[in-house]
Amino acid sequence: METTLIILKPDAVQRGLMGRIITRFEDKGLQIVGCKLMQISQDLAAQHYKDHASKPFYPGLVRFMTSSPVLVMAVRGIGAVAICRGMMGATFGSKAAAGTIRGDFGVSNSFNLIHGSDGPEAATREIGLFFKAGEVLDFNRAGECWIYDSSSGKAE
Ligand code: 3AN
Repeated sequence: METTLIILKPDAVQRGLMGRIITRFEDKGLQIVGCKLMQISQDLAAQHYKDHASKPFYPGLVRFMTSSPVLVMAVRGIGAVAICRGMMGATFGSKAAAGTIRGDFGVSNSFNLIHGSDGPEAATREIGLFFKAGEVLDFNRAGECWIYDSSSGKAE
C-alpha cells in the first residue's frame, strides 16, 4: 500500500469543491487515512516547494498557497501516488483532459485546485511535513474485500 499527500488548494476550498473532489477519490476505491483543514505558513510553503524556489512562478505560488486555508489529505491504496496523479490531470487547468479533476473543475493555470505527491519518496517527505504523528490512521474498511481481489493471496 502507498500513501500519498493530496492538498486541496485555496481555490478548491473557496469554491466549495472539497466534497466533490473527495468523492472522486472515495469512488475510485482509495482510502482517506488523514484529513485536516489548515492554513499553510510561509515556512511550511517554503519547505514544501523547496525544489521550485528558483523558478519565476515561486513567489506567486507561495502567495497563493498561503492566502487562504487548504484541505490536506493522506490518501492510501495500491499505487496511490500514480493513480492520484492521473486523476488530477495535467498541471495547467487549460490543458488538463476532461475527466480529470483539473480538467473538469478549472481553467486557470496557476489556480489549479490540487496538489499530489509526484513519487513515493516525495509522498513520504510531504506527509511528514503536513501531518504529525498520530494524524494518519491505520484502519480496516468494512468493504475492503470488494475493493481489491485478494483471492491469489495478494491484493490486486
Ligand atoms: P504538479 O502540481 O502538476 O506536480 P509541478 O510539481 O510541476 O506541478 O509544480 C508545482 C506547482 O507549481 C503546480 N501545482 C503549479 O501550481 C505551480 N506551477 C508549476 N509550473 C508553473 C508555471 N509555469 N506557472 C505558474 N505556476 C506553476
